[in-house]
Amino acid sequence: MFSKDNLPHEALPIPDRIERSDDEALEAARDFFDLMSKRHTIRDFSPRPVPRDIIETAVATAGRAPSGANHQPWFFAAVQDPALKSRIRAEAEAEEEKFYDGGAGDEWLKALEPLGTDASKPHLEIAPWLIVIFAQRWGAFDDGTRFKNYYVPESVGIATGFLIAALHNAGLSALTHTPNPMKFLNKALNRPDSEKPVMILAVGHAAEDATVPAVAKIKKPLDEILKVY
Ligand code: IYR
Repeated sequence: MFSKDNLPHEALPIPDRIERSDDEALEAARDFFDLMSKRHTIRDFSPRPVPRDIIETAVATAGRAPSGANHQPWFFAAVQDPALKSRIRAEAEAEEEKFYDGGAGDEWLKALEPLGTDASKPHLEIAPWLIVIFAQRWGAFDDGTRFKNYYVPESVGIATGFLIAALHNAGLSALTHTPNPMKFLNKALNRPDSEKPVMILAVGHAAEDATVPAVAKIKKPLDEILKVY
């Protein structure tokens, strides 16, 4: 995408500025708060299919995130193939069994108790889509030479936030899943060593009987997360 000769600085007027009065801005901020307050991490998915264009549009939205030096050090692998989802489930569960069997350590397992998670991950097959997010530790110019990426975890984290918000806005649920280690995903999805798998997002509609753990509804109040100076 980048070639060495398309990099000089050129300043453009903001192409699509959003103009809002303070009142309109407050209303928009509150509407978005209400929308995002309805986002829940769920573990029980419906097998109801989700059209590919919704996934593509949500990933395109993630690709609008800011990033270090605008290098956009992310890659999204969207998996709907049932055989590939089964393989990912099997390999993820093999890692999770070690984790829940004590590999995580007592403190971590205790912290997870209120969430009710365990090594069984049927959603990796039931959810119609798995989006595997990769961080690109380095990039390559069109001529194949490498360049360094900057603030990679931060950039990929921001893009993932955009993605989760975009999926939620489309009425879909997403579950972040982080088997450890995740190197098996490079092989399963044929991604280069320069890419580090960051997480799997299971994506789809929540099942009719999906639940959320009660503790997940306890959110820190604003005065615990914000101080105005
Ligand atoms: N990766 C495991 C464990 C897990 C860890 C955290 I931190 C969570 O918030 C939830 C789960 C799993 O997916 O079950």
